[in-house]
Amino acid sequence: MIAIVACAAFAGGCGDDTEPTGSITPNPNNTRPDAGTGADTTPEADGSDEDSSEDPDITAPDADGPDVDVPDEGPFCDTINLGVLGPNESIGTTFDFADASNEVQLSCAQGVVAKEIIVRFSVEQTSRIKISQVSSIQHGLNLQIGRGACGAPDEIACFNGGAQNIIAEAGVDYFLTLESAVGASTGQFQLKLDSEALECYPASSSTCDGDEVQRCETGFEIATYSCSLGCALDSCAGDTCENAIPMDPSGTMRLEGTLAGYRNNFNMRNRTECFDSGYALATDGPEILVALNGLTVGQTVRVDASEEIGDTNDNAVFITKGCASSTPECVAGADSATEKYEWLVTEAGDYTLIIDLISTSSPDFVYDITID
Ligand SMILES: [Ca+2]
Ligand SMILES: [Ca+2]
Ligand SMILES: [Ca+2]
Ligand SMILES: [Ca+2]
Repeated sequence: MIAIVACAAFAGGCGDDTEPTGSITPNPNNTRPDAGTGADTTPEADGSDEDSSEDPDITAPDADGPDVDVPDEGPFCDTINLGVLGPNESIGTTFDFADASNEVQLSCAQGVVAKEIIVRFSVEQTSRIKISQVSSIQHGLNLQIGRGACGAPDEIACFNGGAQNIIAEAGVDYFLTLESAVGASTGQFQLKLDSEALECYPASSSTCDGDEVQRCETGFEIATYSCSLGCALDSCAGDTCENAIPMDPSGTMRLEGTLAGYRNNFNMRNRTECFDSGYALATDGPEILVALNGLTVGQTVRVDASEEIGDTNDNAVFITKGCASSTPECVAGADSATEKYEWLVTEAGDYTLIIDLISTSSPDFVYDITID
């Protein structure tokens, strides 16, 4: 209810701006997915893909909860240790199922009763590990991968054959459990591990280097972007809630520069309550956040993101309560054809101004913000 009332104000109806507010054209065909989620962790079950280099890397799930002490015993503790792989190192070892026993049931091979070979390894540097098997066994091997304490490793993937890539973090033990796909495991196979050290990890992590931000891209390579408004707290100023650009509760501020260092952390797609038009458009361009603290009733916040001041991109502008989540409560929001926005404060408090992007034709931005 609050959003609807305030959004009406944002449409320009209560301001002194005589410029007409353009109509908003909804795009019903917009099916773009959310950006920036990186490689997914769904393993390819089909082992026929010989060139696995384009498969998504398997990364560890987020750790949840404190570590629980587990005794160092069980089939994963009493196993073959391949040692520590250096960066860009390859090792190949031959194993024989004649030496194996059946103590583990693979999660991706329920019902298969088969002896397994378990090996463990770790890495000197966080690396992409290509796991391949050269088997003399006609029917191939299943592979389950775990990490953590040998007494109770966390399963991160299970595959029915084929070469696989995983990301192995330095300082963590990894366990590979291999067994025949059809039981009655006999014969020898060769297991080969190739490590490729990553430039950075995890993807999307970043750090400041002066007024530049160095970001770990989805390919685990470092990209450097200049931050037009400075860099702080590991990101360009205004890129995250934590380093939203503070603005005096009265006055004028111009924000100007290049969008390259900014990320798309907010997408108002499907957030009809965030648009005065009621038509929610995807805002999957990068946004700049401004902290509007200590606003009082009767003040007006104006945002100019128009071509008149040199901004050629199509913006949408939102006022939210709070910021920490990716779906903060909107109190106002619009995609105005004039690229000029205003909002009358009807409840004193701290707000976040999100200057977002519907579409981007220029790498640069110019925004003027006025509060009076
Ligand atoms: Ca088994
Ligand atoms: Ca966005
Ligand atoms: Ca604009
Ligand atoms: Ca617009």
